Amino acid sequence: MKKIMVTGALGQIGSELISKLRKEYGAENVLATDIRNISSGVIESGPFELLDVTDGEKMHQIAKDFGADTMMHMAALLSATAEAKPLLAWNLNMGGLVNALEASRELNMQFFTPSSIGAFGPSTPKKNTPQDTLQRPTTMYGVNKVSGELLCDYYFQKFGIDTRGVRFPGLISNETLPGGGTTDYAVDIYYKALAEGKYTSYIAEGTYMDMMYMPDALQAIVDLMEADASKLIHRNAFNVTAMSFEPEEIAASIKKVIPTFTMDYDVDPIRQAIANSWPDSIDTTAAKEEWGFTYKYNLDDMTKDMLEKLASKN
Ligand code: AKB
Repeated sequence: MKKIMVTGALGQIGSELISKLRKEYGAENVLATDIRNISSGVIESGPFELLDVTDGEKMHQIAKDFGADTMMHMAALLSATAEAKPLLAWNLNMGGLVNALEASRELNMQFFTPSSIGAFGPSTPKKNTPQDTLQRPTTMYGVNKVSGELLCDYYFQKFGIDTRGVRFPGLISNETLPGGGTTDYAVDIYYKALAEGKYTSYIAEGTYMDMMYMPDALQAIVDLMEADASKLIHRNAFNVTAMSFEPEEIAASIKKVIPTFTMDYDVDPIRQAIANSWPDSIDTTAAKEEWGFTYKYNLDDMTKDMLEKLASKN
């Protein structure tokens, strides 16, 4: 049975990842760590340690004491926050990553960390963006993500560490709210649709971005980590996505369930500029061929499930 340590366990992906991993591998085999210890299902349902990922020694010690054989490094600042605080983003995103890779090298752990569609930039082909292509991002987040992809490849090639990763699109979930991302509008819209019947989008009409429902994203992590290593040609940062839409399309999907829903626009120039530099849609052939990537939810399935789940919580 795996012994998995997760950083950033109270974040948007981390908190749902912990409950999935605890179901799959047993609660006692999944150690959650985070810089905060706010009361939540994550802390109450299994082992938890406070950890600032920029403290490499403590990270190593916690992993060693737990007997971890797998590291899932999720702690990071998202794109809009990273743009507002670039130096903090560099220190946290790159410092945390190199510490997690070092702990994995020293303790011979299998390693996962997510990259993002943010690793692409304005010179990247915008439609059906290939797995291997130009990556010259213009955001601090993107610079961190490309550097991270390269660093993970380096740890595999140089030290033989079993590093694996995906490029996630915007992730939509009904459990933990994202914070500081560019794609967050596609989560906020569901909350506002239920609470107020209307939404003001900070992303402009006609702006396409890739998205995925959280259950599919979590399954992708488990499937990639369980995949036969001999079949992996790419390892770090497989393109994965389930849908690509613009604000009008998600609004139309919500209208099918809440016919009175309305949307208008108040575009945020900073997040819009980030969105404009990202692909419209990415190609997932490598992930499908090398480890059988698949997904269940399209836009309408996700909308139905999101609205049902959110409504049942109120
Ligand atoms: C963000 O918007 O920053 C993230 C991402 C696509 O990496 N959701």
